[in-house]
This record gives sequence, C-alpha cells and structure tokens, in this order.
Amino acid sequence: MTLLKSDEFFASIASTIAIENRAPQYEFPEHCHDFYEIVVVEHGSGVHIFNDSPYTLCSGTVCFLRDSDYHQFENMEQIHLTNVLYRSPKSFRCLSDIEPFLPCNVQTGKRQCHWQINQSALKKAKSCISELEEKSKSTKLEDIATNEGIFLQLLMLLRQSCFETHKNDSHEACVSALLNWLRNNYSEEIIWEELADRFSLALRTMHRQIKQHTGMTPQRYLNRLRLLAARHRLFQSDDSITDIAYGCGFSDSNNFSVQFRREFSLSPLQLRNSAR
Ligand code: RM4
Ligand code: NI
Repeated sequence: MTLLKSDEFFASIASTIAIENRAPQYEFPEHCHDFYEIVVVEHGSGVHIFNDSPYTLCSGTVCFLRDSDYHQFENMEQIHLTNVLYRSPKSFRCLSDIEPFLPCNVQTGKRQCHWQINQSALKKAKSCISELEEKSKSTKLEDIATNEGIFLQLLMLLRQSCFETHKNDSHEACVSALLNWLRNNYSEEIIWEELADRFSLALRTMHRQIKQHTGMTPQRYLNRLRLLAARHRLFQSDDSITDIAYGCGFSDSNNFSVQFRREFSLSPLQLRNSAR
C-alpha cells in the first residue's frame, strides 16, 4: 500500500498544517499517510472506502483520519473536497493536544469517523479553510500561531455542527438514519416500502433523498454496498463465491456474478485469482 509522506505536502519542517484542495478529487487508490487528515466534501458524490468499509460521500461529509488509517476513493462523480492535513494531535507549535476533540474511542475500535454537517456549517468551514490556506506556506511563528488558532476554530465548528445537523431538518435526520442503517444491514432482504415506513419517510421522498445524498437510486446504492462488501470478502476470506453472494444479500449467485462483472469488469473468480 502506498504511504504518503508529510514532506510531500507540508511547505516546510516548521509547518504544522497543510491544505490540499482537490477540485475534483479523482479516484485514488488505497493509501495511508504518516500524517493526520480531515477531509471536507464540498459537493459531488462518490464512495470512500475507509479501513475497508464503504461510505457514500456527499456535500457536507467530513472524515477524520489518523495516521494508522488507510483509505481510497472510488466512483467519484464531480467531487470537490479539501484535505486539511496536520502531523499529529500533539505536533502543533502552539496547541498542546487536540486528541480530546477527535472522534473518540480508538481503544474500543468504535469510532464514528464520518460526520455530516449542514450547508451553513459547511460554508463557515470553507471560509476557515481559505484563511488557513493563505498562511499555510509561511514559516513565521506568528503565521503558524494564527493558523493553529483557525484550525482549532475549524475543529470546534465541525464538532458542534456534527451534533446539530439534524435539529431543524427532520427529513435529513431520517435519511441519515436510513443510510446508516443500510450501511450496516445491506445483506438483509430489503423491502423499500417497509424501510421508508420504518424511517418515517414517504416512498417517493425516500427515493429522491437517497438519490440526492448518494447520486444513485436506492436499489443501485444497495447493490453497490453489497458488491463492495462481496469484493472485500473475496480478497480477505476463503469463503466460496456462493457463500459470499448469499452472505452479502444476493439471492442468486449467477445474478451476483453478472452484477459483479458489470461493476468491476472482472468476474468474482478472476478477482480472487488476481489477489493471490
Ligand atoms: C490525495 C487524496 C488523499 C490525500 C492526499 C493528500 O489526492 O486526497 O486522500 O491523502 O491527496
Ligand atoms: Ni488520504
């Protein structure tokens, strides 16, 4: 796996923060970093595979990565995002430690690294980011201090908005909950009418909102989740292709193979053999 090194991205040894705009972000293969990263998605859609789990990106998605995480971007459609890089929670000049403000519980392995913020918070975040960008190449201590101050502001803003996102928008809250549920339960038999009901959405609203959030129809999105999970299991396990197909929610293994080939241009068997 490729390791991205801080020397490539930070302006100098003195810099503690670096801004990398990706407008657009193209597909990007699996990699890790020797730095930490906050990814803020402005608009577009795509799939973020984070430590092997797929997450759909959309406007307002924020992701926190540590130096031990790895990730990749797939199926990017007009995605604009910004990476805010920092060396580590304790490697600032003027801030002592930002660890308490990062998504927590590394020990239990249960940390929610993807956050969703609303449009007004996104606007504020963007303005912090452009301020950061202005001085990010400077080696003057004053500029570094100013930037670290802005970075802390950005971090607080993201945290706060993550908890507030859904306060005023019940549709958004329901759709978020539904998408979250799907990410964990894609292998179950899904009846869209029932699911819409369960998350208090009209069927048409659900359809429209999923399309808006993921850029895909609900069925296509569900299929992608299943196919990505299947691909992961093909790489990581010795389970038979039929078991994997059923285990990921396909009711027929021929149909699974057809869809798989359409999505990844390889049959499940070819993919498994290529991994060996
Ligand atoms: C890449 C991609 C990676 C990020 C580097 C800095 O284009 O966004 O995720 O680590 O830039
Ligand atoms: Ni990265």
